[in-house]
Amino acid sequence: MDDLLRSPGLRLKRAKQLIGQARALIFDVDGTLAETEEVHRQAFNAAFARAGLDWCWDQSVYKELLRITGGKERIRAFEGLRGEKPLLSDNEISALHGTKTAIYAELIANGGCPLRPGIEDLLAAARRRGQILAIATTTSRGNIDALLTAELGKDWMELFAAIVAGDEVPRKKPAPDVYLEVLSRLGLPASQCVAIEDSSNGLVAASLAGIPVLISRSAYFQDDDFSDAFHVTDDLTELAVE
Ligand code: XBP
Ligand code: MG
Repeated sequence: MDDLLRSPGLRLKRAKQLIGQARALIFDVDGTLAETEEVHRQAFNAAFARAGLDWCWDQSVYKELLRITGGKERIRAFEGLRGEKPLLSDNEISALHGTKTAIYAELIANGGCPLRPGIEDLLAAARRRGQILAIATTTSRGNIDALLTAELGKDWMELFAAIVAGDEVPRKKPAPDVYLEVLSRLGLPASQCVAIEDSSNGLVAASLAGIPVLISRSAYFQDDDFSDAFHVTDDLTELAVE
């Protein structure tokens, strides 16, 4: 039986059934809806420069720092990596992160960051099936709005029955808080939902909330451990279900 379940064809079929039969699809944002982390990285570096800091995160440093969820927490972690005593107070980090968030919104508004292949079709097909859509993310509400206004239009919020951002719950991913809050607002059991994620932190968060997880691997998390996922893909278009 196990061999059968390991067959790629059957796993894909079961993943399509999961998507088609779920009461609600709960989407992560960064890396899942769009490959936004490069824009975040550019915004962090521009904010450091504007603050007169000689910090500049290249892709390999950022890949390490992405193990820490939350921009403010990531800045603090970077200070720790440098092995020096903390340079910035919590208030200074919040102010620096606020600058970064404003720059991120500008970059997204000007250059945009396209939704990943298959996302718009997944959203449209779910709507046609009468399924509920929700968002569970570590990033801030302003960042969600910047991205989805640019990619889905000013009325994007009408598509989602629940939107929970990182700073709205006590603990960020891999803690399950954002997913538990979404389930609470939807009034649905975890087993009737599916989470679409891109990282191991997101997989752990949704799994701890009891939600089956489909992974759409993103650029920065290609080598994360996704063994507990219901299904792993690099291209969500294979999960299009009519
Ligand atoms: C990914 C994150 C966020 C972003 C940066 O969130 O961990 O911290 O990297 O956004 P998601 P902020 O759960 O959507 O994958 O600077 O606003 O934290
Ligand atoms: Mg993500």
